Amino acid sequence: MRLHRGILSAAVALLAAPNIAAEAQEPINAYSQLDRAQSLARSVPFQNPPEATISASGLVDLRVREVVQDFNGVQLRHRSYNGGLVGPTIRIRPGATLGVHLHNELPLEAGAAHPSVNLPHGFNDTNLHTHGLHVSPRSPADDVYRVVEPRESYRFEFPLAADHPAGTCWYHAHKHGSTAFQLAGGMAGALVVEGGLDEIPQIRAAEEKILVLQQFVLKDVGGTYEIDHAALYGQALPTHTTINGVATPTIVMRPGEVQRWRVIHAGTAEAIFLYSEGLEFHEIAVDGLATGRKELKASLHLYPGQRSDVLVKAPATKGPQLAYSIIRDPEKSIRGQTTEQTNVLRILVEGDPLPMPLPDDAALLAAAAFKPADVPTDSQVRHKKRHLRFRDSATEFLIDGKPFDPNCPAHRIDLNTAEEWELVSLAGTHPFHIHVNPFAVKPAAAGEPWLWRDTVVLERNKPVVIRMSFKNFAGLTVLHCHNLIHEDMGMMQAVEIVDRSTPAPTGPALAVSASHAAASTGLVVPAGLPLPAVAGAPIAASAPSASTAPPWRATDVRGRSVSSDAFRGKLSLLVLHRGLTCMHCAEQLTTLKKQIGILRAAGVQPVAVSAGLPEAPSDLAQLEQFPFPVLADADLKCFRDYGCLDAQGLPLHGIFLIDEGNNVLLARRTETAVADPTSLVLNVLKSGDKGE
Ligand SMILES: [Cu+2]
Repeated sequence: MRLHRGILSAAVALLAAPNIAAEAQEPINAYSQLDRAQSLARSVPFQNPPEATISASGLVDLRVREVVQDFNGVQLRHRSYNGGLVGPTIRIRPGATLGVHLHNELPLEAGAAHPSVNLPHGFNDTNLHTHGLHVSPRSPADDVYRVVEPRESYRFEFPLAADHPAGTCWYHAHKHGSTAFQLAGGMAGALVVEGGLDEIPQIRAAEEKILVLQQFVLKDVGGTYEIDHAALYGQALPTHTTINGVATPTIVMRPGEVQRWRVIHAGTAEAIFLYSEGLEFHEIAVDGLATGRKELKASLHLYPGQRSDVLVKAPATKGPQLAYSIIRDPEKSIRGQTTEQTNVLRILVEGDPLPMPLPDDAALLAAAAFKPADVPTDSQVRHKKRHLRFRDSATEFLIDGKPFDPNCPAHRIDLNTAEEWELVSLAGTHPFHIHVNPFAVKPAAAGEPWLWRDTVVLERNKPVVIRMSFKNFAGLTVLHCHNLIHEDMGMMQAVEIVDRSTPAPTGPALAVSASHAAASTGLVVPAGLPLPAVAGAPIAASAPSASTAPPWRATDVRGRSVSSDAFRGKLSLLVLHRGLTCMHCAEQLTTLKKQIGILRAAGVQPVAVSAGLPEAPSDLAQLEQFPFPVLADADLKCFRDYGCLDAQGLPLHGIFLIDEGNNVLLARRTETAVADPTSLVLNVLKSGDKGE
């Protein structure tokens, strides 16, 4: 990979000096003055983004170029799709195949390899993500691992199923390390799947407006403005909030008129909570998924990545109206701060009255993207639960205590299964997004409908429960924070959806990290090679302080409960680990398997318990290879009782040797899995040493 000179050092300096983030917020006042001045002086008519030209063969050309052009009264140098301040709108119908020929016309970057995958880098490399499309995560479709380098072209193909939901999706660059930077220059556009709601007469009669909300953070470089990457990655307030590249454009409506707005938050800097006292917002779809109803909203709360389709009704009286964003609660802000009023849009109500009706509820219900029966049931997800914890600090952006490791899927999920996930932020406010499949968000109160979406905000210490079905498409994909600044700096996980009904596809194989330690130093060992042993450094022991082993209970892959009772009066080795998706844990269990003869000769019966429930029933064959029970602790009670949770509640690795009298002979808790537990156990048995 190449280094964009200066950018990385700026980013490193930024990470090393958290106070820069505070300095970077200075444009707030300048912005407010600029915006007010512009609002008074300018009246720029609203314009939809340009429509993409689609060839007879269904192909759209997207050219990634750096251009200099007028941007709200200043000259702006920025990376663009086809030279625009916003990408062209692409339209497709279910059952059709969209082809996108992406041409990276950016110049080659000079420089050496970057030191970390989780620092901003590779600003001239790009790729393409179709946010909201239910398509394959494999090339040539929605493969965000693909990199289109400068002077390369790549032809993406997105075949849509005939029953693909219609709605407002969008497309944008998603090259890890430069995603936020490229979006911040305008590399995003609307992707409309036609049909569904569009067929309802009252909606068809409503004028369509596409509002791609953007947030630019600019700096003056000798009279020409550029994207201020240091301020951007320092989560500065935007200097400009725009719609389709224009600050506070004006939409004209007639009294009583209804328009259909497709609103897309394509920014990275902050949530946009859109208020307008004079207009009625009737929301009919979120994240491109028709809700099956119309909901009158006082404001549209949009986090980066989210969409809202609204029927907007103008008041009966003529005159100007304003739509503005304001965030009064810092817990709802992705910057953790309130923001003052930011004017986003002006609406001029004029002309003859045009009273228009809203669609009736029955028509909307019939067009819902999902029915209540589509939400996975309790029994479907009973043994399919995961807990994901998001946490940021000035320098770290982590999920489950780790930054993004492209080579090590954090989750392995069977195709055609459903799961329930509990998502929680331990620090910061993070919009969670997962590719390929949308999810249903559990309602706050029983009896309310589950809400389908693809991006949901996690406020600190407010767990969100989602259920999702992994349908139709296997492959390697990602989940991440859609604050793309966080994503570029590590708040992302690799997710592998596995189809066990067909052999794994050949092709460029995913490099498998030999261990977490090796991965963190950039050493990648191809799958199949022997893995180096990494000593698990002991960490401070906490509970259990007494030498009596706490009782434990866990479930096997068939969902049956297994408890410590089954091992009463035996010499057992309880191995607490993070699941077989962790390569290092898998290696530890494989070592135990190889040494089962030695352990049995010493009278030791191993039992492995993983945190959460990553193993699916279809892993049965794999799990039954192990000559000892491989169980899961969904609620982490066993981990807690054995002192195997860290201060953040994240599972540690643990080795506990428990004798016939239920005494703990060995307790070893480590950050990384102990590579050779058998030697430890034999030493304890030989010497009578306590491992603690
Ligand atoms: Cu985040």
